[in-house]
Amino acid sequence: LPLDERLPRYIVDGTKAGLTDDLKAALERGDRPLDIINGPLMAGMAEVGRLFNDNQLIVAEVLQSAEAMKAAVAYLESFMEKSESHAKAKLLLATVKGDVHDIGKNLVEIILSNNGFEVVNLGIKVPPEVLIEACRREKPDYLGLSGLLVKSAQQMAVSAADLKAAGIDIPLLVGGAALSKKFADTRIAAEYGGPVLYAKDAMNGLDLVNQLSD
Ligand code: B1M
Repeated sequence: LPLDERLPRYIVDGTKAGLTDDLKAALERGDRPLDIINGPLMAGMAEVGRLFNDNQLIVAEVLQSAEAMKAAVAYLESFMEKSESHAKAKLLLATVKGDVHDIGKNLVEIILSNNGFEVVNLGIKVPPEVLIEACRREKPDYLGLSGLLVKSAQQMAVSAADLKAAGIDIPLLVGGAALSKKFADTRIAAEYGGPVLYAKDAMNGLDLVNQLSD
């Protein structure tokens, strides 16, 4: 198979054998790290999602795909451009309660920290009370919530209400596959005491916080 077809196959097959050699080859021909992630690797993940939905993959196989994706992102991260500037602002980041998906969240962490933001990553399945406690402790400028399940979008609205009740109104950045701008602008914003920003992907998230920090 040609390189462009091999790259998504690593993700679909959930295999790491040969992955870094092929990522290296893609970098050497001039592909940019983030374009490799957003292009062939995300295409592979979309196919994994389709096959899983179609009952052609089981959870254990999807987990292997996630491992391959994480290995690819970890390798590519070292080739990403990093800004030398000191911390522009601090962002607290978490996947919401009930949700274990963290590849997108971790991509947000990489992209923001490479671009001069200090990121505190609270991990997955983070309940509102932990968000509130961490906001009080870390005093971040922004709070970022990720979630991929339909129920995670609902959970974001619940978390937003709890944050508001705790008096937290820093800009809230939200993203994830099951979320829409409309849901963020209406349902989540209705529950929150501060601005709610919907990011369609990690780069868009960076643009949004950059605009606020300038
Ligand atoms: Co799950 N899963 N999964 N899964 N999984 C999805 C999300 C699903 C759409 C697959 C499908 O059915 N087609 C489906 C959700 C259905 C729904 O509710 N709509 C699903 C399901 C059902 C489940 C389980 C319930 C399966 C089960 O157990 N029966 C279970 C849920 C467990 C739980 O959370 N409680 C489950 C489990 C898993 C694994 C553990 C096996 C694994 C996750 C491993 C891990 O993350 N460590 C997994 C995976 C890998 C997927 C798919 C295939 C890929 C997700 C991914 O990593 N994409 C996914 C299908 C799909 O999305 N195609 C699927 C790559 C990643 C870079 O993209 O996270 O979307 P993403 O991030 C994007 C944007 O969304 C955005 O930026 C990123 C791009 O730059 N973004 C943000 C995300 N967060 C952001 C935050 C921001 C800004 C932008 O600011 C704060």
